[in-house]
Formats: sequence, structure tokens, C-alpha cells
Amino acid sequence: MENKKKVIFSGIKPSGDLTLGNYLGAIKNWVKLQDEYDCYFCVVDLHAITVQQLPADVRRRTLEILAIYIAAGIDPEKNTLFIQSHVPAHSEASWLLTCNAYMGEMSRMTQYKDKAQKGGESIGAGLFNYPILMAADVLLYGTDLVPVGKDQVQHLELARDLAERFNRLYSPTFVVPEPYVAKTGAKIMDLQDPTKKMAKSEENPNGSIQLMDPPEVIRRKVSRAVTDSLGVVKFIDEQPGVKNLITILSTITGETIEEIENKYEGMGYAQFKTDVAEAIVSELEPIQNKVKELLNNKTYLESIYKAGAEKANYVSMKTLRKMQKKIGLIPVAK
Ligand code: AQP
Repeated sequence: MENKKKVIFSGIKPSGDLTLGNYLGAIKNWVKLQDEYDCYFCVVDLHAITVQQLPADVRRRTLEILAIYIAAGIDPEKNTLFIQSHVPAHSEASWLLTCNAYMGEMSRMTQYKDKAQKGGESIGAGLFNYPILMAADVLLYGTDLVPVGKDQVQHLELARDLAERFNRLYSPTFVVPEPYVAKTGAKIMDLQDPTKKMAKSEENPNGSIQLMDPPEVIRRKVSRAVTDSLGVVKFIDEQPGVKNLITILSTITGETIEEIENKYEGMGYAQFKTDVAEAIVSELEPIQNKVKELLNNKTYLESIYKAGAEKANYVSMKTLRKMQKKIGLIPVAK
């Protein structure tokens, strides 16, 4: 029997300029998956519009993210790289799943509850429904594994529940996806408030390093990163700022935490911060140069997302047709 590779689906939404967190927590790991798995890496633009965005920003970031995927080492020949809105099955499957989702389970989503508390009555309905769109993203491709951070575990559970419910109500249709926990990869925290994660929609520009920040900006942000008055490089909870910088250094260089702690023993923070900044610069600079090159070659990028959409449309339409048929929708006449 053919030894079929397991399917992985993941994506990033163009809701802000990508950060070092998106790179070290997601993209850098994806690069390692591409030989072993059949990977779909998507720019999930339909997720970005769950909050108001400037149309020009969505357009610019969507292409930039695609360029970043390729520049970071994701091979468009080996993987399916595409833009979510180019594949209408995502929206259609999302509606079919919505009709099988319960208000109760949706209302229990903690991410929505947090946002609803802040947004009140005027919170967008898209934010309430988006976990169902995420379920559709994943289920359409027969995805076996979904790389998820802790904040997404509950949404993946929902995708599993929706898949199992559909399989039970109609007949086996979906692969029930499992979370993929990366061996490496870390949660990168905000440089100004290391108790919260570095996020692309964060407003304080000094809190996050943008993937496309020039070297001098990276150096400045790292030198201003919040530390503490203890003056020791230790990976302990009492020093969240230092802990975060150690995580960044270790994720980039591959040095262990212990090696880093030993290397900077008795040295204070100055040299440590300089080294963290230089590690980031040397990791990101080649990627940035490649991104700029790719963004100057729109025809090439177009050819990538066109081919990606063709493949994704083919696979996802097969699943969508099955769903429609099982639900009782009459197939379109040929
Ligand atoms: N700080 C982080 N550390 C590690 N991984 C991170 N990711 C995001 N921030 C960090 C990972 O990047 C991917 C991006 O997913 P997304 O764009 O769908 O949404 P997100 O997780 O909500 O990303 P942001 O940057 O925080 O965006 P906003 O501010 O718009 O909500 C995921 O794989 C995520 O784990």
C-alpha cells in the first residue's frame, strides 16, 4: 500500500505585520515539517477581517506573508501555499458546519469571551464564528495534524467535535485532526510587558520585533527590552523579561538554556542583550533581503498562489461536495 504522508494545515492571518513571535513560534517550525508531511500553509485573510482592517493593509500583508513563507525556506514546490479567500470551499464548508454547531459550545470559547468582555455589544459576529471557519480550514484537507499554540487548543477541540458530530450524523466524512506539538518552538513574549505574548496587533511598537524591522530598529528594541534589577541571566519566573530573551536566543542559536546561563554568568545584561540583538539580526536579515526580492517579482508570487489555489481548490472541493451531498443538497447539474 502507498505510504501516504500525514497532512498538516496551518496559517497566519494578515491582521498586522508579522512579528518575531510568528516566525519563531510558527514559520521556523514549519520549515522543518515539509519533508515529512504533506503541508498546506495558508494566508488566512478571511480570519484577518474578523476585526476591521484597512483594505490596503490586508492586500500588502497578504503578499508579504506569502513572500515571508518562501523566504524563510518553505518550498512552494513541496508544499501547498495559498490564500484562503481564493478557495471558496472554506466559506461554504464553514456555513455547513455552522448549521451543525451549538450556541452553547461556541459561547464557551474563552478567546471569544475575553474579546466580548472588551468589545461589548458591538463585537463582530465574525469573532464569534471564526472557530468554525478554522474548523472548515482544517477539515477540508483531511488534515491529520494541526500545529497549535496553547491559545488554540480549545478551537482545535471544537474542530474535532464538529468533525465527529458530522461523521456521526451523516457518515464518516472527516479525518478527526490531532494537535501537533512541536519539539522545538516557543512562546515569545512582549519586550515591554513580558507577561503577555508578542502579538502583531500590539500597539506599542517597542513591545514587538517586526519581521521586517531594519537591523538598527531590532538593536534598539532589544536594548530597551524590559529586564530587572537582579543583574543575572537566569531562566526563572521572577525574571520574565530575561527569560524571554533567553528563549529567543536559544530558539535561534540552538544553544541550551543552561549553556546560555553559564556563558553570561557574572556579566550583567549589556553583552547578553547585544548578543540577542545580533542573533536576531543575523537570522532575519537574509530572510528580509529575500522577501524584498520576492515582492519585486509579483509575477512569480502570483504564479505561486495561483498554483496553490488550484491544488487547494481541487482537494477542498472534493470534501465540500461530499458534505453537500450527505446533507441533502442537490449537486449542480453538469
Ligand atoms: N508570541 C508568539 N510566540 C509564539 N508563537 C506565536 N504565534 C503568534 N504569536 C506568537 C504563532 O503564530 C501563528 C499566527 O497565527 P495567527 O496569525 O492566526 O494569529 P495569532 O496567534 O493571534 O497571532 P498574533 O501575532 O497574536 O496576531 P493578532 O495580534 O492579530 O491576534 C500561530 O501559529 C501562533 O501560535
